[in-house]
Amino acid sequence: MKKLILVAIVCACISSSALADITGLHNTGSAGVGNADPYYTLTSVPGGTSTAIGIATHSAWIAAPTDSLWIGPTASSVTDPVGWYHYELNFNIEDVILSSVVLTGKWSIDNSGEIWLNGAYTGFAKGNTIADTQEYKTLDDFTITSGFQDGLNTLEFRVYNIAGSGGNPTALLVSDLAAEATVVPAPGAVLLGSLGVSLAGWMKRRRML
Ligand SMILES: [Ca+2]
Repeated sequence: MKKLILVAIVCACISSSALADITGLHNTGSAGVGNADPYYTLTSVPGGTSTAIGIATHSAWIAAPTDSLWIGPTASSVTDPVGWYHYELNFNIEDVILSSVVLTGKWSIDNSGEIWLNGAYTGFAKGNTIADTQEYKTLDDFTITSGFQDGLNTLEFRVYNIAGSGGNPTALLVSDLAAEATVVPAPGAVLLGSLGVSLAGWMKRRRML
């Protein structure tokens, strides 16, 4: 009977760390072609202001995976100004062990760019600002394991549009965005864990295990 109680306590502690509470992760283009992206905000463009909208895949770009779509400041058939375009996605982290967070996804860009998290460069980049290395033809994986904070987090994609002739758009594609983490044990689970350890020690002393 006492062994059964111990097993029940251990099970309760294990179940408390099963799922993370990370919300607000979305792929680009969830509102469809021609519609403003409800989650990705264009916070900086070469001139004036702009909105990130879902756009049809340009003939030179890689196809967008299921549940994602290219987004950009204009339709894919026009020429956008040369320069940097910053796209921000806000998401939330609550009650997880920050060092355990693993954020993964895939990205493609026209023409080059970098990924930043909470104002810090993550080390993930595609291409450069000098030559067109056709980064829009490949979908690359990224995995971020540090730089997270409790509460609001900002994932930023800085995309550079290189100078070109007619029909030189800029755009961003993010797909398969997901995260895993270990939940911080609730106070009740910590108490149960302590009780479990104490009980196990007591039972050992009593030579009952
Ligand atoms: Ca371009």
